[in-house]
Amino acid sequence: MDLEAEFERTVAAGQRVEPRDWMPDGYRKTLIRQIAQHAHSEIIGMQPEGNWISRAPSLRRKAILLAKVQDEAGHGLYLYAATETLGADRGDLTEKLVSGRQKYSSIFNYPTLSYADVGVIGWLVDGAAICNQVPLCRTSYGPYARAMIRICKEESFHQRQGYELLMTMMGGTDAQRAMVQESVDRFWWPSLMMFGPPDAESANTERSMAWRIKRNTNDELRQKFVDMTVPQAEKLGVTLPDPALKWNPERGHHDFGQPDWDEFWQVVGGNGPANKQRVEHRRRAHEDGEWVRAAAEAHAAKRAVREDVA
Ligand code: BYC
Repeated sequence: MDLEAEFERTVAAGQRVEPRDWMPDGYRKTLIRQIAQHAHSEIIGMQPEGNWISRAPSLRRKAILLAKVQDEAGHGLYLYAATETLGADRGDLTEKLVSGRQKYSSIFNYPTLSYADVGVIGWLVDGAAICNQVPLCRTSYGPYARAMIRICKEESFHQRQGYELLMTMMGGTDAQRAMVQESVDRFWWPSLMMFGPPDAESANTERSMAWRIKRNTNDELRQKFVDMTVPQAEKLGVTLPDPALKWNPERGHHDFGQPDWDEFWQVVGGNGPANKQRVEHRRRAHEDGEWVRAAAEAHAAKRAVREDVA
């Protein structure tokens, strides 16, 4: 009882819960679920953009894209490491991902059809990620909060590179401008879906807010993203494909339409345009890496023997 009271006091005071502290089972499970999904998203998120590395239009764009995709691998690593501090096993999480028992962000189940998608993912997808993730720097679990600080700095850089790429394309030919607009039309609604279902249908929000794992609700963050993005779209010269999008002076926010929530649940349930391809690719990469893991283990075992003898 004392332990539970101490946990509640720590959370209520806005202090951090650390790996060796007592925590309720539900808190531990919720964190493993959310952080693992987040880690999986970073790793699966390498695929849609990775698709364009070999076809980047210049050496400069190739180097930028390579660095960005590599950053996402780093984010996945910090986050898997954070789950390990909760007692999760990384191999087990990967197994759950490739067997469809754990989720990753719906956004990465949409294909990248043109090079403009690289810019739009940077602008909208990383923009949405920043809105969602900056508050997570104040999440109640210490290792997750600390991982988020570096991740957010890098995501912010990613967003700027996307916007800069789009600005360059918008200053180019009519065909390039049309390519950007077509990409925005495809990615706008899926970007809004990244924040999760409406609050009234969000099974986990209330509990996660009480534990201060989530610091804002899904709808609050979606609104923040729309308000942040509208002036950026104007400056860029693209139209966001929502006829209901309008500034509401009384609310001091933009009104906007609802994404197709049936499509969202289909994608979350494994039936989006690229779900099977993404998971299959991840499964193959994991299997192909088997010899590397075996070699690393053999090396570690030999070294342990050598150090023992010395
Ligand atoms: N996609 O009760 P709810 C990135 C699931 S990485 C798929 O509201 P919660 C980036 C949800 O898991 C982006 N599933 O859930 C990477 C739950 O199912 P379970 C990832 C979704 O957890 C590389 C059910 O629907 N970011 O940005 O309270 C390159 C009901 O939802 C989605 C993070 O993971 C979705 N969009 O709230 C570029 C951030 N939405 O688990 C960019 C951390 C909901 O009960 N995560 N579901 O079976 C979060 O902030 C929260 O987990 C969410 C969902 C807001 C995503």
